[in-house]
Amino acid sequence: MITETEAQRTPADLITDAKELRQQVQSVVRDTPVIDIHTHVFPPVFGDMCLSGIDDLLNYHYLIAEVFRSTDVSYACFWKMSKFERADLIWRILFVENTPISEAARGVVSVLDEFGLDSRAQNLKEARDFFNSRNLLDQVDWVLETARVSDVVMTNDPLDEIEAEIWRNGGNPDRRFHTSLRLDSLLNDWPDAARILASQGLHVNTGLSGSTIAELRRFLDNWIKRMRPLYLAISLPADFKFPDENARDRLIHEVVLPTAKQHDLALTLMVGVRRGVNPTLRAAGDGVGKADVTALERLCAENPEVRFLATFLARENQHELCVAARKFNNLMPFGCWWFLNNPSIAAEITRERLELLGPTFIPQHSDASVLEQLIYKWRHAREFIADALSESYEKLLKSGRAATREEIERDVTRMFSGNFREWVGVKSSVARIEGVS
Ligand code: FIX
Ligand code: ZN
Repeated sequence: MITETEAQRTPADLITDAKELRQQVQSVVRDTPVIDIHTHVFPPVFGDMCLSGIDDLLNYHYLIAEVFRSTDVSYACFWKMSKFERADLIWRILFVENTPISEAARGVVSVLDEFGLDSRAQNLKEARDFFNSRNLLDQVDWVLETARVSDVVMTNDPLDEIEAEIWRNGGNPDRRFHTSLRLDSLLNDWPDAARILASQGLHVNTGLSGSTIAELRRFLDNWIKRMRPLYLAISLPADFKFPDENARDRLIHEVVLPTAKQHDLALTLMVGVRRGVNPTLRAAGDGVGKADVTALERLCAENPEVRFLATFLARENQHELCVAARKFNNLMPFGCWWFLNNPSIAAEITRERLELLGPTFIPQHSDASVLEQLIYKWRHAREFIADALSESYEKLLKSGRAATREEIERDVTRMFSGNFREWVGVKSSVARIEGVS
C-alpha cells in the first residue's frame, strides 16, 4: 500500500496502477535492444555458413526432429532429398496436414507473419519468391532492427576448416557480429583434434606430453589474436565431472583456464547435452541429461578471478544453477537453452531467477542458426520475460514499493546487455566468494 507520506516524498512518475505497470514493463521489454550472447548466426561474408530464408528456416534441426513424428518417410530417404525437397516435406507435414503449434513450428509462423507472408499457404512458392527477392546484406540490417538485436555473438570453431579459411582470408568486418572461441572440437574429441592439429604442423600428441600443452596455448593465443573473441566457450556432457581423470580435464586445467586468465576472457560453459542420442537424426539427434552443478561450483571456487557464464540444458538443473550463482559472484547464469526455450519452461526459469537473483542474470540467448530466427526467438522471449518481470514489479508494489519507468528501463537494460558487457568487458574483476572475505 502506498502511504500519503511516501507519495509526497518520492518521484511523481511512480507507477502505482497494476495495469499501467504491466503495460510499461511490456513496452520497455519490447523496445530495449538486446545483445544475443550465443548464436550460430553468421554474416554474409561467411558464405554458406550464413543461413537465411524459408528453406533454411524449415530445415532447422528442431523441425527435422518433429517431422519424423508425423511421417513414415525413412531417415535414409529424407537425407537423400535436397534441402528444398526436405523443406517441402516439412511444410506439408507440420504446417499443412498438421497445425504448427509446437514452439519451433510457431516460430516459423511468427517469422512469416512479420514479413506479411501467408502461413496457411499450401506450398512454399510465395515464401521462396519473397526471400529470393531480398538482398542478404539488407536482410541482415532489417532482421537485426526488427528483432531489436544490437549485437550477435557467433559460435566460432578454429578447427572447422571452412571457417578457418574465412578467417585466414580476412574474417568478419561486421562489427555487430562478435566472436566466441568455441572449444568443443578441441576438448570433447581430443584424439581427433590432436590428429587435425598435428596435420597443421603443431607438435602435439594424444598423450598430452612433450610440447603439446605449450603448442595448444600458442594455438589459442593465435586464434584469440585473429578472432578477438568475447569469451571462450565449451559445451559439456551431462556426465561432466570436475575434477576428472581424462584428457578434457587436463586441457581445462592446463590450457583453457590459464588462457582465460592470461587474456582476461570469460569462460562460457553449456552443460547437459548428450550428443548423438539418435545419430541418424544428425544435428537433430542430440538429447538432454541432468548434470552435476557441483562441478561448476568447484570451477568457480578454484578460479575466483575467472568470470564464468553458464547455462544448463536440463530443467532439473535450473534451481541448482540459481543457488550456485548466489554462492559465487563470478558465475553468471544465462539463457533458457534449446529444449528449455519453450514459453512454459522458460517462464518458470525466469521467475525463479528473478526471485533468487534479482536482475543479476542474462534471461535469454536465441541460439539462432538461421538469420530470420532472431525475429521469432526474440519476439517469443520478450513475451515470457515481460510476463515474469511484470509479476516481480507487481509483487513489489503489493509489498509497498512502486517502480518508475526509468527503474524498469535500468533493470531491463542490465539484463539485456549490461550484465554481459560487464562480464566480457571489465578487466580482471576479482570476484569474491560468498562467505569468504
Ligand atoms: O552446443 C550448442 O551450441 C547447441 O546450442 C547446439 O549444438 C544445438 O544444436 C542448438 O543449436 C540448440 O539450440
Ligand atoms: Zn548453440
